[in-house]
Amino acid sequence: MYMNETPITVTSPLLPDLADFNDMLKQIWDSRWITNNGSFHKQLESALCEYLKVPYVSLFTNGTLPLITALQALRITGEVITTPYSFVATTHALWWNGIRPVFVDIDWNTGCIDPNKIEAAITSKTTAIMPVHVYGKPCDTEAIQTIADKYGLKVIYDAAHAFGVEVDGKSVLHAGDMSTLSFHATKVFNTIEGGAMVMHDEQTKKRIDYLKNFGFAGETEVIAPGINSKMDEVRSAYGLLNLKQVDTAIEARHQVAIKYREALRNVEGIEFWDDLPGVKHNYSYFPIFVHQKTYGMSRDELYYKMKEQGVMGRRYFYPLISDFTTYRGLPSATKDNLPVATEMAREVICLPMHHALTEEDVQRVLECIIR
Ligand code: T4K
Repeated sequence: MYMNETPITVTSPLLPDLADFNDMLKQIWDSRWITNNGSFHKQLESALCEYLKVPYVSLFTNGTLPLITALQALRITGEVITTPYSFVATTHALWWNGIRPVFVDIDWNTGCIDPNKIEAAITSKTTAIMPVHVYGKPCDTEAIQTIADKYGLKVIYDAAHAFGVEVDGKSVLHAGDMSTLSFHATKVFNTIEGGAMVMHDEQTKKRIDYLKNFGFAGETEVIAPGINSKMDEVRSAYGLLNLKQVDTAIEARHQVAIKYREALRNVEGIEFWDDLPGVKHNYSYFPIFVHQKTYGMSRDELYYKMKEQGVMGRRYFYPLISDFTTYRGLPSATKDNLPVATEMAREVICLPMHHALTEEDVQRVLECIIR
C-alpha cells in the first residue's frame, strides 16, 4: 500500500542550516586555515566539554580511530574483554592493535556487557575491558570499575552511542580511563564523519593530541608512532552549528519514543525498553525484540514485511561480532558462551528513530507491527 511512498529510513542526519554553514565556510576561506587544530576545532572541543560536562575532549576524524588510539595510548596488549553485541568497529580496534578479543555475554535489560560474567573471562593475559554503552544505554560502570580495580585492568568505554547520556546528573563519559564517541552522520550529534575521545586529565589530553597528529610533540619531536586523525575546520564548524540544535533533536526523538511505547505496550510478543530511572537518555536507537512464539512471526519475517512497506528498520546488531568470519574461531565466540547476545541478535529490529520523523511516519511504522 505504501510502495509509492518515500522510504522511512532508520535514521536521518541532523543538518545545520545551510546559510549559517555558508557563513562559517566563508570565515574558513578567509582565514585560509583549514585543518591542524584550527580555530573552529578549538571552539568545538571547548563547546563539547561544556555540553558533555567533561573536562577534556579531543576531536577525531571518526569514532573508530579514538578506540584504536586509546588502546595505543594505554599500551594495552594481550587480551581484552569486550562485548559481541556492538558495531564491528569495537572489536576491529582491538584486532588492529594485535590484541585478542575475549567476548563476554550481555545483560538482557540493557544490551550491555554483563559484569557478573566478566571475572570468569579474566586470564593472566587480560589487560583491559572494553564495554559499549550500546544504544546509549549506560553500562553498569560501578560494577565494571570494581572488577577493573581488583585485577588492575584499564577500562575503555566505546561510548559511540552515548552522546549526552547522564546517570544521576553525571555524564557517563566520566567512567573508566577513557571514553570514545562517534559523530558519524547516523548519530544523534554528527559532524558528517567525526568522533572524539574523552579523558580525565591534562597530561592524557596532551598525549592523545600528539598521538592523533603522528606523535608530534613539537616541530622536531615525535614521542610515539602516532596516527593522523585530526578533525578539519569544515567539520568542526558544522559540529558547532549542530551542537546548537542537538537538544531540540533529542527532544523530538524522545517524543517518537513516547509514541512507539504507547502504541506497542500491549502488543503481545513485542518487547522494548522503558527509560531507566535517573538516566538522561539520548534516544539514539529504538530497538524492539520480536518473540516469535507469542508474536506469531519471526523477527526476519517482520523485518522484510516492514521493508516491503518502505519502513527501513535495521537489525543492529545482527550478526553478532563473534559470528563474523574474522572472529568466529575465537574460543570465546561460541553460542554457548553468549546465549543472551545470541538471542538478542536474533530478535532485534531497530525502528526508525530520528528528529525528523513525522506523526504520519510514526503511524506507518506502527501499522507494520500492530496487526
Ligand atoms: N562503535 C560503535 C558502537 C558504533 O556503533 C560505531 C559506528 C563505531 C564504534 C565506529 O564509529 P565511526 O567510525 O563510524 O564514526 C552505521 C554507521 O556507519 C556507523 O557509524 C555506526 N556505528 C553503525 C551502527 O551504523 P551502516 O552501514 O548501518 O549505515 P548506513 O550507511 O546503512 O546508514 C543507515 C541509514 O542512515 C541509511 O539507511 C539512511 C541514513 N543515512 C545514512 C547516511 C550515511 C542518511 O540518511 N544519510 C547519510 O548520509 O553503519
